[in-house]
Amino acid sequence: MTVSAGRVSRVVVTPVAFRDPPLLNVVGVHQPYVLRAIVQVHTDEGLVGLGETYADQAHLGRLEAVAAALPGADVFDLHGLRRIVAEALGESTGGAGASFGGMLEVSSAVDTVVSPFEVALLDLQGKAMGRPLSDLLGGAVRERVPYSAYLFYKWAGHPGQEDDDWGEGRTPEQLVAQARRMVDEYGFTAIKLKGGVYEPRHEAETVEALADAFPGHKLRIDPNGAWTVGTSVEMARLSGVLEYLEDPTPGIEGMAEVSKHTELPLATNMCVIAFEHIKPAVAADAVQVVLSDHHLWGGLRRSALLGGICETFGMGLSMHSNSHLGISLAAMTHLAASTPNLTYACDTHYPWKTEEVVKPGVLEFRDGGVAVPRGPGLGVELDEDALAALHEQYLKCGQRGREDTAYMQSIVPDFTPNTARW
Ligand code: GKR
Ligand code: MG
Repeated sequence: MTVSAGRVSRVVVTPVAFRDPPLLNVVGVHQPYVLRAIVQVHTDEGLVGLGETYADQAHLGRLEAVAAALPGADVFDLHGLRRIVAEALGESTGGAGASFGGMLEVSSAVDTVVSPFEVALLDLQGKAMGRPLSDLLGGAVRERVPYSAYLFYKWAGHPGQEDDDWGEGRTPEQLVAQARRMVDEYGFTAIKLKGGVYEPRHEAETVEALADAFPGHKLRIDPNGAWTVGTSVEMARLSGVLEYLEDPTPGIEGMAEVSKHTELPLATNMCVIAFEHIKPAVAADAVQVVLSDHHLWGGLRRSALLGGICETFGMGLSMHSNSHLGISLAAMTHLAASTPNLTYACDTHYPWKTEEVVKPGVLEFRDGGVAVPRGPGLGVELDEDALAALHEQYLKCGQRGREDTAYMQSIVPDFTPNTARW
């Protein structure tokens, strides 16, 4: 029997906006809306594959260029997809692939642009074969993927708006309450604190309060490179309560220096964010855990390749998240389920959002994890009405990129987003 998913007949890229609380980080504060792009790849056999990615304007322009070039492509030709993307981007491949709120730079846009199309083609392959996407990645080695409760210091509400129902998150007690709500609601057994917002001593007190309140839970803190090497080494005294310390200080060299002074594993989604960073990071023994991210690393298959490389060099593997919707959550879950050495609970911003583009019922957080969808492909279905409403919200919201620093400076004019500042 020959299985065919057909050829790509049409591609639709729809930017959407969904509401987001004022979550604080080293570069500023989350804006009132998160922008995402939803990719629908149609085939001449009537199937539709889904992908989800960032939606700042430069990235949208690149997605549109690929959308125009993809019709006619064979759904199983993933190497061909990469060629099509490289050709469609032409000169524009240099520079940052997408906006990451001012935190990250990648040297080529190809990986970030390939990603949502690769996910959509894999979704189509799964649909054509009647198999879940994880089967195409080697098969699920776990039925349920554990995620972590991702805590943020936050304002009670966006300036000029009513407080949101999470309220203020500033003191250790408030962060413990935030964690309590997430743990009670979703059963998380790992907790990650986004740091880099307040003085390290205050953030250490928050970690200690979390450790006291949740004995036995796995804890992490991620200040996104806010600390100097000296402060990072000092903060590594939390080694008794942390499972890893994420990006305490910027750069491979800085991380390597910290690493020399602690047994605590150092993790990153900032200094190893492309294949070209792996060799220098391994040579310097800068990080012990890499946080993968299929949006950034060129899709699901290249993320699986990253898993293999980490295994080869004896590095651990975890998963990074940005604010996202259900198509990304489904893709993350299939990937994590089929990557044997992804043994840490993955990050997710999911509990912070109140709107969705996929139909309910498949993706549910229970016992700290999400069950791998069993339907063909990604196993999730687009809710066309929700897509239209979130697109309308995009058109009206006035945001056209992720601008954590500019938004913060519109409220706190003397704010500076320096890393290595404490
Ligand atoms: O959502 O503010 C945020 C995070 O700081 C995000 O932008 C980071 O990319 O979660 C990420 C991280 O682990 O660094
Ligand atoms: Mg991080």
